[in-house]
Parts: sequence; structure tokens; C-alpha cells
Amino acid sequence: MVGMRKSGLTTASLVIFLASVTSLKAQQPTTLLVDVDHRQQTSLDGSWHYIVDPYKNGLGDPDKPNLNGYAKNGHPVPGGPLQEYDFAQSPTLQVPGDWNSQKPELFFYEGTLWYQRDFDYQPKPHTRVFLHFGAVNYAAHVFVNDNYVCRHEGGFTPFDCEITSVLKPGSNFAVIAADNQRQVERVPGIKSDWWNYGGITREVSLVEVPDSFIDDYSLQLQKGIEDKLSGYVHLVGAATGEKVTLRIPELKIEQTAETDISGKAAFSFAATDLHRWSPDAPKLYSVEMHAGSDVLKDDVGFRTVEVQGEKVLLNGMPLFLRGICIQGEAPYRSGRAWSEQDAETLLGWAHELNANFVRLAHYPHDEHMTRVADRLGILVWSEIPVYWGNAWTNPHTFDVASQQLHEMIRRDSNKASVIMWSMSNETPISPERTEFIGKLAGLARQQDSTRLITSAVVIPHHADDKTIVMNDPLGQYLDVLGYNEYFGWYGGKPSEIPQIKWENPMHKPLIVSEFGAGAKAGLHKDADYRFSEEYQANVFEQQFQMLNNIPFLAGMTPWLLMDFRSPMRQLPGIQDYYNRKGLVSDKGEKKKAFSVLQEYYEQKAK
Ligand code: GCB
Repeated sequence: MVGMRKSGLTTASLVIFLASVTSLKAQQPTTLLVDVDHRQQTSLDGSWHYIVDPYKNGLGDPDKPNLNGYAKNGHPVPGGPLQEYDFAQSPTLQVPGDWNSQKPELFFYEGTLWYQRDFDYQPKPHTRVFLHFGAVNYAAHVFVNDNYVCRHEGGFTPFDCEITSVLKPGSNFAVIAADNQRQVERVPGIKSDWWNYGGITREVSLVEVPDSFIDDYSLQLQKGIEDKLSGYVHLVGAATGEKVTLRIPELKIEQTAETDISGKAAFSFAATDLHRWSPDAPKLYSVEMHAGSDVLKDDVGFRTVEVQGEKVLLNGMPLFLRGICIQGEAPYRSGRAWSEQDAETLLGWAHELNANFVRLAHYPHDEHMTRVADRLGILVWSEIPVYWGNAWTNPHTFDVASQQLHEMIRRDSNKASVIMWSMSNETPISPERTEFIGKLAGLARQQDSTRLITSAVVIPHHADDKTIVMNDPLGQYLDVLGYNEYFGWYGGKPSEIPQIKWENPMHKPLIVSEFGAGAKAGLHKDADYRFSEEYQANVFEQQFQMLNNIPFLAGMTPWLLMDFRSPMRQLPGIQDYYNRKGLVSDKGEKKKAFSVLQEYYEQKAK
């Protein structure tokens, strides 16, 4: 111990503590728990003290760890240790929650911010304890009782730090440095059209598991096989040959299998009386897994999804994906969405639109979204933030992209709603980019053979000005082609849209993964007046005329459900830092285009 106080760190202890931080090399966690929301948890949500650290004094420069320099700039307290930082006296932020929308002085802040809170714990025998984070944007360095327990990169996926050996009876404390500085080699890179909300943006909890526990499982219908469930339950800390029992009581199914040397117990069994999950009937079954003293329960739907020629089939039947894009912005209050209620509001609007599909752009949304989608029967496109320009040849960039892909797949691989993994959005064509994303697609297939792989591409390959040819070389790696276009907004007049033609040399299903126009809620003008509700509604109507003539169109996800904050959208009085292409405003007002799309989808659903 280096002079820690119950409620925080003194400056002197912080300096020593930070010196040890730089000398320690904490690792990315190796455990990643699935289905955490069904486990016994102790929430650590609530008030956390924080210290803003724009110069990264706390972490030091990893290349030149010279923390004395930091100390020299301090103001010694006569006769005592330095007293520059004191978490106990510092203000608080609510967790979960981004810092930008909680404090006006942090609205534009991008950098390092330290969080601290105390918590009580009584260690129990044969119990391992993990600190589970739904997400921290972007990098997190996690300390418990002055031990550097883990670090994590990637702002939208969960991670679990094991803290069993550092916990003590009674009072404990956690310190987390969150760093959302934009960097070229990070994923996303330096520019994106959404607010770079920093901090512990999703829920935090302590999760207790027995010595040997289930960290992962998968149970699914394979493509094209409708009456056989297969998958595995994976144990950590178990000997080879450990018995695992899997039950689906409603189907009177009970199966047992034994773990192999890697801790996996494989299952494959007939499930003939299965009611398959679909948007019309989102049936979820209670699934129970028992292994030693660990029990894990989940609510799981079973369905198949596959591609046949230019069509997407759900449970063997062609389906038109009536979609809408959603950003992870909190309805009514702005800031990063994180709660079940946020998910219910956003997906409730999607439902009201007669949508059966959502594109969760441009990064994995919180788990409430996919849980609520499972319950409501809304199909999901889930994406990693490989967005616009990325450092295609940087090995670290590839590593963090593939890690985020892995974490996204792992968390949601048992969600029936999720039918597509998207590798990227609007990446400029180059051999390096195509190789990078092609490799990601290969990894996604290895990790999940049951879902479809997609990407939203944009670079127009027009045979002439009036024809879009879907020939982006990335298409060779994809099952479904996504294409973003803004005809009538960023180029051309709305009235010209219906003349645009499409060609599909790869003969794969196409989803028009974005189109739209900005509109300020309440601004009513003629249809040629930009940012009026009428302009936006007209763009949608013109788009429908074009889309109706694309024979290989498998679906569409217009941009987008709700206005969202973006530093790129400043037009005073209209945008005020919001991208206004929502069908619903940030305050929940529905624009004219909402009912236009709602009616179109009502017809499509017939
Ligand atoms: C796009 C991007 C999306 C932007 C949108 C826009 O193509 O994929 O992230 O927000 O256009 O509004 O320009």
C-alpha cells in the first residue's frame, strides 16, 4: 500500500501510485463473460469522484515515464505531502454516463479523466470476482486498491477485470482512468460524425462466479437447418471431462456433454417442436446451463438467417428488411444512451414506424438494445466503428478493430435479433482498406458461422451519372452489400432521384444502408427549402420511387431515427451541434417524414 486513504488518494500517494502505474504493464482482460445481465451482480453505478487530467500527468508518458516532472510542478503543503489531488474533495459524475453531457465545462473535453469510488466487499471462499464494464470510451486503465488490474481499448464493448486477489474485507476502492482522445491508430480514427462522448458510459458491476464457471456459450440454429440446435458451453477453471447440463424446460430438453481439453462442452441435438423466433412471433426460450456449482440462465430465440441469391431468408422465407438507422444517442436528454428505458424508447419508435429491422450505427450499442430487440422482434445490424479513414496498415489498428469485433460477437452471439455483423462504414476504396476489412470478415465468419456479414460502402461507382454499379471490391468478402447514398441532399435534386438505376454484378442482396436529408423539427416551408420537414419528406418520397425499381433490394435503413449530437453540425438555429437527419428530433418530436416512412412500411409489410 502506498498511502491510500479510504476515500481517495493524496497527491503524494497519487504520484507514487502513478509511478507504479507506468512501471506496471496491466493486460487486456482474458475473460469476457457472456450473459452478465443474468448473473448475480453488485452494481457500482452511481456517483463517482472525478479529476480531469488534460496533460495525462496521471498516466505519465509511457515512453518517458518521468513522474518527477509532475511532482515538481506541484505546490507542497508546508510540512506535509503534496496536496494537489484529492478524490474525496473532487466533484462527482454519474455512472453510467458520458462526462460531456453532465458538466458544461466538459462538453468539448477529449482526454483523460480519472474516476474513483469506494465500495464494500466481503470476500467469499471459492468465489472469483470480476469488475464488469458495459463500456468505457475509449481506453480504460483500471485500478483496485492501488493494483493496476487491467486496461482495455475500444469504447463500445464490454470487458471484465478479475479482481479476486486484490479485494479485501470491508472497504475497497476503484480508480479508472478513461481516455477518449482521438488518435489516427484508434478505432474509430480521428473523425466521425457523432459526439465523442467520454467516460464510463455504460453500467459497472461486480460479478461473482464460482472457481470454475461458464464464461461463454453459444446455442443456435445453423444456416439452413431448422430443427437442430448446436453450440457449446465453455468453462474456465474446469478439468477436462467436467459434466455440463443444458436444459430448455419448455421443450423438455435436457442434454449433457463433457468439457474437452479447452474447456468446451459441445452440444448438438434435435429440437423438432421449436417455435422459431421471428419479428411476428419473437419467441424466447429459457435456457439453463449447469456446470459444477455454476448456473447460467438466458432467454434465447432460435431462427435461421441466410442468403439465397439476391434475397435474405429468415427461417427459410424471403424477407424485406424494413429498417431504420439508429445512433446511440439518448432520447429526450441527449448524451450516450445506456438504459433499458432508452432502448425501449428508441426501438419503440422503430416499431411504430412498422420497421422490422434496425441498423445500430456505427458501433456496438449497449446490451439493452439487443435484449429489447429480442423481446420486440426487431432484427438488428450490429457494427464495429471502422469508419471513414482508418490506419489500414497499422497492426495495432487491426488488433483493436478485431478485438472490438470479437467482443461484439461474443456479447450478442445468442441474440436472435442480431442477424448481421457489419465490418465497417463508408471506407474509401484502397487495396489496404479492402485487405483490412476482408480479414475482419474472415475473423467474423470463424467466430460466428450463423450470421451474415455486411459493410456499408459508399464510394460511388457510377457507370455514368445515373447508374450505381455495386462493384466495390469489398463486396467479395460480404454476404450482403450495404450502400449509403444521399441523392437529393449532398448531390443532385430530389426530383432526379427516381431516374437513378442500379446494377449488381456480384448478385448479392443489397441493403440501401443510408439515405436521408436534414430537417429541423417544426420548420415548415416548401419542399425545396433545405432543412424544412417538407424537404426531408420529399426526399423520402423520391427515394421510394427509385428503391421500388431495384429488383435485388433486400432492405433499407434510412438515416436515421433520431437527431444526434455531432461536432460537425453547427449551423446556428438549425443544427446547433445536432445532425438533423432524424425522423424524430432530439426532444422526441416526430417530423413529417416519420409518417411518410411509416405509411411506406405499412404497405411493404402487406
Ligand atoms: C454518412 C455517415 C453517417 C453520417 C451521415 C450524414 O454517410 O455514414 O455517419 O452521419 O452520412 O449525416 O452525413
